[in-house]
Amino acid sequence: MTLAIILTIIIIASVAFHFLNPWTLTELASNWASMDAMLHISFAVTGLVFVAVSAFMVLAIVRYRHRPGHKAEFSPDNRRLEWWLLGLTTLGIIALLAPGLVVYYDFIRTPEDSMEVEVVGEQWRFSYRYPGEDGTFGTSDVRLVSSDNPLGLDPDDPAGHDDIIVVGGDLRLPVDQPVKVLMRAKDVLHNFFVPQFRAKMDMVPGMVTHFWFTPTSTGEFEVICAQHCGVGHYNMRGSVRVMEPEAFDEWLQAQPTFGDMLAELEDREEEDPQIARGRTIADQEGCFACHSVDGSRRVGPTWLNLYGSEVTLVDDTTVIADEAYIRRSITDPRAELTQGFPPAMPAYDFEDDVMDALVAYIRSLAQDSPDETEETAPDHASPEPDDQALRR
Ligand SMILES: [Cu+2]
Repeated sequence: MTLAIILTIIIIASVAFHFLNPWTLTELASNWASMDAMLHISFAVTGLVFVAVSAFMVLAIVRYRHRPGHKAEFSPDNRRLEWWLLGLTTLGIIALLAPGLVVYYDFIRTPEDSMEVEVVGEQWRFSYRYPGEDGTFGTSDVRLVSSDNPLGLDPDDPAGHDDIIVVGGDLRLPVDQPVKVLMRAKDVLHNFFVPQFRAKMDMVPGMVTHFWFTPTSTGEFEVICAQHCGVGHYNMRGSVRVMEPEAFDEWLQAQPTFGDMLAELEDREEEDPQIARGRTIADQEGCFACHSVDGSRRVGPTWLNLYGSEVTLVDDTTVIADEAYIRRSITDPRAELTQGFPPAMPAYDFEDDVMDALVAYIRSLAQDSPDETEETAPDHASPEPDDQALRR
């Protein structure tokens, strides 16, 4: 009997909790009200089944409890009851699944007048691409991905030259304009999710997935990666800004195109080969997954203006990020952890010339790098290389 009472309380409390709890869905900011309808249908179906099954248990406990003179009866088959159960279960499953098929069909069938935007996921940030004036994306290939060409666009494809690339910044979209979102991933599974749009989809290396939506209110919304993708997953966020169409057009006009980026690269050809080598090494070693060079925050501190700056460590002491400090941070990153960053960096054991190139590159990213300190020639004697040789 006690059990029957406890079960009854659980049924009433669960239903009451569903209707009285203070947590609600985020405000809808897209055309996908049908996603919410599906959620409510699922709640209704699973809720009804939960109440029915629990109530049946209460009934069975009360009605068939042990009483003197009452004998149990063995009844292995009941055809009629089985047909009923089969029929009701089938209806319940159909009610759960069918609306999803209908809405999903809509979700991936893009309207004719949609604009296209590409979202690229990587450990651990989102980047975006707009097709530019010609309305066509240039071809891309993972083999072309580098720090200078973060989305791997083909420089020989003229359709790509007017493409606009936004690396690690905000996705901007005009309000009330259907958008087809094309998604790809550079390394592992990610998932592009904006709760207010009720739109999310996996980003899978080697394929392009897509969905569409129409943003219906202006404002800023958070993008989150909804697929566990490594140690920096928690920090893989971004934002979407939905703007008035005029403001959006104005912003888009002002963005540099892939062609502009290529031109800038040519200008850089004449730079110090040591710095160029450092950049290539940093790219190959995957440093940019955690360290930005544009000042944006990632898993690790940005390299922009790091050299020569004062760094606050976890124990509240400060240290100047000079050459010795940068070398120590690479060979023994946990010894002097920067405040506000997780101990996520593995120790690296580079050859001296690799280290020199990296230091030269990081130094070149500091605009007011103290030029009076010694030049970074590969075989310039600082005590550090010997130290590392000993550690090896
Ligand atoms: Cu991710």
